[in-house]
Amino acid sequence: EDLVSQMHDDLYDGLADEIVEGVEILLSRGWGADRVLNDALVEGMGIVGIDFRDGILFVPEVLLAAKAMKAGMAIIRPILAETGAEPMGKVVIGTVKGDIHDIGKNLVAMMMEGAGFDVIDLGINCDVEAYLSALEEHQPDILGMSALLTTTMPYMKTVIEALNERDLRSKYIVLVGGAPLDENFGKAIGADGYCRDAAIAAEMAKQMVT
Ligand code: B1M
Repeated sequence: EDLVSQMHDDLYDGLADEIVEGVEILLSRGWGADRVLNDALVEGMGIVGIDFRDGILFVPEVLLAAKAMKAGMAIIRPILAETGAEPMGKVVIGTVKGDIHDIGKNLVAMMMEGAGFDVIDLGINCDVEAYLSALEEHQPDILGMSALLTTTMPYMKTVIEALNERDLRSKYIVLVGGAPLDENFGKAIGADGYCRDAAIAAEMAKQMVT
């Protein structure tokens, strides 16, 4: 418990080495990878998010925090991925054009890997062309899109419209997520599902392919 709040502070201060060490200690204490991820990292990033919103932290600090979070996630990822044997299906995922937020998307990719999916991560700032060519190349079951800005979330609709225009929409399950979205937005743009968090995304993906 003490270590977890220490890690929240370390994340806040952008101390990657300390985060790596903290993750390793919690794992050695027998904590599950998902619990380390949620209690130490995701919760800590939530605190960073609140102070960023309130103007207490600025972009450079938040970038350092994000870097520290990623260093911790790098240890957790292979452990979460170990569980699956037979692939459940294939997922292509990326953050939409104009948007460089990738922490949430990376978490979703990790959780989906953990649920047994093959995940092709297109990274950030994906335009229609990037999505379409990845769909063509990898023929996934699911397309996942992430957006963290109110200004970039409408781009998800642009991608779905591009799929419609090419008669490709019905080939893929489209799942969307990101902090500014909600259920209604997902419905309004014609997605198959809105995922509030990474655990729900993995659960929904499993349900929809089986
Ligand atoms: Co950004 N930023 N940021 N930022 N940033 C937000 C999103 C903001 C809400 C902060 C605030 O003002 N309160 C605000 C958006 C306001 C709005 O649009 N209404 C904001 C802003 C304004 C900006 C800039 C414009 C700031 C500036 O330059 N003036 C700029 C934009 C750059 C750009 O994209 N073009 C910017 C930049 C940055 C950093 C680079 C500093 C950094 C990003 C680093 C990185 O990602 N590599 C950053 C960060 C870290 C944040 C906050 C603090 C944290 C985001 C995060 O990682 N959360 C964020 C504040 C906040 O959200 N509280 C903020 C943790 C993550 C685990 O949660 O991403 O929600 P989240 O993902 C969840 C779910 O949403 C869901 O599952 C995830 C895990 O449970 N989910 C999916 C997400 N994607 C999914 C996809 C799916 C399914 C589920 O597909 C199937």
